[in-house]
Formats: sequence, C-alpha cells, structure tokens
Amino acid sequence: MNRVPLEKKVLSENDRIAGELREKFSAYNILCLNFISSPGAGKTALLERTLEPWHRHTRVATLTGDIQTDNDARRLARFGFPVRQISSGGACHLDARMVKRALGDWNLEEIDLLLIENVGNLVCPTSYDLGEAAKIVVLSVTEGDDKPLKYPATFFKASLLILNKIDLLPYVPFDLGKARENALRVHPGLEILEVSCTTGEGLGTWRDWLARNLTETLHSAESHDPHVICEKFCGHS
Ligand SMILES: Nc1nc2c(ncn2[C@@H]2O[C@H](COP(=O)(O)OP(=O)(O)O)[C@@H](O)[C@H]2O)c(=O)[nH]1
Ligand SMILES: [Mg+2]
Repeated sequence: MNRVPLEKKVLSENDRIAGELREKFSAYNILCLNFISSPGAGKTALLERTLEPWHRHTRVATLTGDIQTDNDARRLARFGFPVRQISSGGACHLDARMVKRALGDWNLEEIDLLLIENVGNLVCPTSYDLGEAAKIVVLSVTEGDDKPLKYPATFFKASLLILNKIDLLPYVPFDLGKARENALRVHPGLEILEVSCTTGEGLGTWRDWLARNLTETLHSAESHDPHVICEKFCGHS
C-alpha cells in the first residue's frame, strides 16, 4: 500500500490553509510578518518597541504564540492594538490552522499590518507556512555567531535577519562580522539589521524596512504615498 508519511500529510494540509490565508492577506492588502527566534532572543521586545510609538489609529494587529501562558499578549496589549495569544498546546511551532482560528472575528479590512510572533524555536516554525509575506529571524548576540550555520533552513527561508541585543556586545564573545558572513553563506543577499531593543539603537533601520515593505503591500490611493506610510509607521515622513 502506498502510504503518504504522516508528516508530509500534515505539512501539505498546512500549506493548503496557509495558501488560503495568503490569498486573504493579499485581497485585503495586509502585510503579514512571521517572527522566528529561539526563546528569549527578543521577539516580544521588538514588537513592543515597534508598537510603542504608533498612534491608536495605526492599523496593526498582533498574534503571539507560546506553548504556555499569555504573558506576551499581556505585554503587547498595553499599547492598545488588537492582540491575541495563541497557545500552541505543547507544539513547538504555530501552524496555519492556529492562525486562521486566532484571526476569528477580526475585521481584516481594518488591518494593514499583521505581526505574528512564533513559538520560541529555531527549527520547527520554519517548516510551517503561516501565509506570511516574510519570515523574520531574530538572533541575539548572546546566542553565538555560529547559529546561521547550525540552523541553516531558518536563515535560508527568512527575508530579514535582525541581530538583537547589540548593547551586550562588549560583554559577550560575538563577532558581528562572522555572524553576517555565516548568515550570507547560507543565504546570499539576506538583509541584515543590527538593533538593541533595550537602548533603541538601530530601530530606525527596522522602521524603514517596515515602511518600505508596507509601501509595496498597500495599494489604496491614500496609502500609496510613501510619505503617508512613513508618517503612519515610522513616526517621520
Ligand atoms: N540587553 C538586552 N536585553 C534584551 C534586548 N531585547 C530583549 N531583551 C531581554 O531579553 C529577554 C527576552 O526578551 P523577549 O522579548 O521576552 O524574548 P522572546 O522570547 O524572543 O519574545 C527579556 O528579559 C528582554 O528584556 C536587548 O536588545 N538588549
Ligand atoms: Mg516572546
């Protein structure tokens, strides 16, 4: 009997739902970003710093995944934007079905930017498409500059690498040049930003990346103007 391995079936069902989500995001002109990192690299901190300066009318929503607790959703809810915690129930990654369920009754017409914080793990989330436009991998300088070589699939599939916690560089043996070189070895041309979510250093380059990608996604007449996008999402025009 020709049996399709279970893992393959699960992944192809996931791809089907992710495809539906991607079509929906495209129909509503939503930029969806999937943030992946090991636990503690600073995904929630990056989202906090991203949401912090925005006005209440900024059309952003956040989903945050964890195996247990709604701590991250509570951290992000302080900024007043729609946020939902996804409890993965023991799974080491989010899947498309979880995202579809979590979107629930949200009116997608009211969202321009959907930020999804995945479960902390540098392996499993990479295999599960969530319908996102881009995967963003966050690597903190406390994790070692060899990680792109150890987890190549994640760095290969990412559209952007954010090196976080650069304020700690004086205290840890992390070679920024080596990290860049390793990342580019597994993914030539990968965009790389260096930031500190604690001091705010480098976050301007992250906001510029976001504004650039939002400009490409949003098509309405009002939003088409890069200055309008930047006023809304970067805090400057
Ligand atoms: N020194 C320093 N600590 C950071 C930075 N970003 C995050 N942290 C800290 O790292 C820890 C884990 O951050 P968190 O955002 O919860 O990571 P997550 O598990 O990837 O969501 C927290 O104690 C943060 O305050 C940074 O740029 N510099
Ligand atoms: Mg978190």
